[in-house]
Amino acid sequence: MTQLTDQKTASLSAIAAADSLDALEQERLAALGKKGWVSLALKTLGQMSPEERKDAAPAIQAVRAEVAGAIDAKKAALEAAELEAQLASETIDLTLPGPHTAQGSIHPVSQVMDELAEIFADLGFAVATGPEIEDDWHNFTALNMDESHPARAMHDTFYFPDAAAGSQDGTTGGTRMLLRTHTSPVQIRSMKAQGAPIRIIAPGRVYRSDSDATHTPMFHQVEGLVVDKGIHLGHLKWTLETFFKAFFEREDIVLRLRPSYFPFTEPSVEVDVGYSNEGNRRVVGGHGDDDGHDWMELGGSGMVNARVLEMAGLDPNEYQGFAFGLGIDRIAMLKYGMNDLRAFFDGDPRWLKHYGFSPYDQPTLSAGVGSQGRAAS
Ligand code: FA5
Repeated sequence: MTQLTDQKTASLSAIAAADSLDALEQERLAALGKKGWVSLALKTLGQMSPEERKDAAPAIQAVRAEVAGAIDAKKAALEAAELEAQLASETIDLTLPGPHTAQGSIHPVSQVMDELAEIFADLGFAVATGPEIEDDWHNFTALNMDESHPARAMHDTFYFPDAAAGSQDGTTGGTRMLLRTHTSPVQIRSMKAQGAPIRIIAPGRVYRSDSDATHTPMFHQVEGLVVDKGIHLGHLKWTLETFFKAFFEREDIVLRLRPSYFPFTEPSVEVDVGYSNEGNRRVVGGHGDDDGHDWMELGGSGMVNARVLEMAGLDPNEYQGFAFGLGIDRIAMLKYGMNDLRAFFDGDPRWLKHYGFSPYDQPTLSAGVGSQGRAAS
């Protein structure tokens, strides 16, 4: 028994001193393994008389339980310490400088869309959206272009192949689907959903089968729509002038409103802005007819045609409205000096590095919506 007590004392201190799970396992085998001293002590029970066994068995079992308990407790402590050490070695020092990686940039179209939204929000306009896969009724018919209208031909439309014949209002029957050719269908969707009065802009992608230096098959427009009582052409002119002055950040913006024709506006006006060529860069400002100056067409506009108001569920005797649709890519070209629209969508990293913006260049009216944030080239 004395020997057992000595072995237990030695084993408990070795367990307490074990500094790794491997060392602890060695101690477990030495005590509780097949040939361990506890197992050997248990085997001696067989040679004892029943009397001797009565005292010795509980004593050996108690030693066994004490040693096993000490091993379990030490194992838990060593595992916890190992986890702590692992967690400590895996921490990241956030104060270290970041690794040098290639940086992305904000595309000028996205930046200009943010600039537009910021300026128009200040004028009380909400941002509306509509689907790019549109039905014939919203894209054409509701905008006063029925199936035989010649203006449809001007849009070079991408139709979906499984076109069901005829155009419906989207509520019943088959509907011919297409990629929207302009953002004007959002006028219809917004008026139907919200009624009047209404004041929205709708920026987004539009599609036409068209390609040269100032036309691409996918481009961006921003639609504007104001419907209320007593709206007239003066409101349209003021809104466009105020917008362009804020957008180009100069007061000498000269707009030319040319009589034009859109089936969904009456009267209709096309909006040109004067610019001059400085080197190979176009700079906005001044009269387009002066020496060295020219005009660039930026969009169409006009008073919302009474038939369109009716088709969108409004009473034209009560409400009037104006609408405009501007080419976002064109106004981006003019503001940031790109010459070829096709390069906007090539995905060339050199172009993006030169014309892209930092994500930190958030356009705000207070800090400026202008070009000071232009990424370094
Ligand atoms: C329209 O799309 C009318 N929905 C605009 C409108 C809205 C008029 C509301 C009246 C009321 P238009 O087809 O002219 O109009 O296009 C408007 C502008 O989009 C053009 O002035 C031009 O800046 C731009 N644009 C047109 N086609 C392309 C193209 N293929 N690539 C780039 N920009 C284009």
